[in-house]
Amino acid sequence: MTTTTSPLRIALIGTGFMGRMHTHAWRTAPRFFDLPLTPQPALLVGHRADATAEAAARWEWPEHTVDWREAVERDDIDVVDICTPGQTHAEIALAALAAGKHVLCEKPLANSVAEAEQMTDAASRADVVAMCGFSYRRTPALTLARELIAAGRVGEIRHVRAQYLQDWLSDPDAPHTWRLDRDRAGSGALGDIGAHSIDTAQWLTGQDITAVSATLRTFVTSRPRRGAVEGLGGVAADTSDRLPVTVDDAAAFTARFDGGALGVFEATRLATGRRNANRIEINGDRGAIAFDFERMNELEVYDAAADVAQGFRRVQVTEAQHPYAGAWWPVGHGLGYEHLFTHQAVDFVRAVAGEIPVSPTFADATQVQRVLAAVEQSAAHDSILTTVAAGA
Ligand code: 4PW
Repeated sequence: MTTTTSPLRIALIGTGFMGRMHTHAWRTAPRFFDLPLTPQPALLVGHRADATAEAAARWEWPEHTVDWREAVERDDIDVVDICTPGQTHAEIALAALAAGKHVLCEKPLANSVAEAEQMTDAASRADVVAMCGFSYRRTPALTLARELIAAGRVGEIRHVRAQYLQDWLSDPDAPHTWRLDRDRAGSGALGDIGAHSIDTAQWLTGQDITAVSATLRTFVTSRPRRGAVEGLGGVAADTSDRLPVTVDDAAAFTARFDGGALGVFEATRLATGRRNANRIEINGDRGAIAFDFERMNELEVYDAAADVAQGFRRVQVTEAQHPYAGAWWPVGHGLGYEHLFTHQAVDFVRAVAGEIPVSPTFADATQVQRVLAAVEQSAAHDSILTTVAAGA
């Protein structure tokens, strides 16, 4: 790779779906965006030696190891990028921050509020960038939505309606994965995809959720222990040998926001026919926006003064003047899921160089974690209205 600006040396921990995605992002970012520093993949850290070596060779990481402490202890590493299951986030992030590394940590930030708060405290003491990977913030259409809302185009927000619908667990014989184990993932659909909706809603509106009334459901309580991995799920090897599912399959909750908005949220991985429908609609007294990730290059916009006769207008968010889009393809060619992660890498590098503020901070991600905890608490008490814990 040709380095035109000073290198920012990356150690990436995790060789799964997100490890592959972040590798792609670090490499692609400087090829399309002018950056103040050049991310340089330096060290890949995996769990199993053979799989790690194979991933390092295929993704062209010059060095690899199975000991994440190496990433933290080496002086020639600037950034620790955590793409592991949730139960390891706090330990790795705390060690990396103590060693003065910049940290990018996948979502949800942690498996508990206590861990997330510890990580936020450590980040506030360290003079580094600590960012959580709520990647949907980097969707051009959602960034545009945020700009419109901030400019007052929606007016006073009354309704927030968010659904994150997937169907990869619809088959009761889809095999068990770490995402179905509470000790590793923290929670199920709630933390895996509902966390995105919570973050997006709070970020778009500029309002925090203060109380929720929730219900959680696990439809399939055990799943085949082994199977061939395929996408997020897979095909079971032996359907009689099963492990218990210890997380929710689906979450539904209503929410109050501190700015007065009323929220309705749904997250499920058993919504047959919905592959990755990450949707949000926000209605205010002057207008509205609506978005569905299955049509990620579009934003629906309604202006109560101008559009009263024709309803929502569809804006194709692919033009040079739209957020991030100018760095990519000309006129209307559109982007995909991987571009969010490239944009995230771009913004991370710019934050390290002090050009832009960190977003989302660990503190933002901790507020999401508090909402997740309140949802679980409310659901445990049969939908009782539960106040979200106040920040420290
Ligand atoms: O973060 C989420 C993942 O855990 C993603 O955005 C989609 O759902 C894809 O995989 C899961």
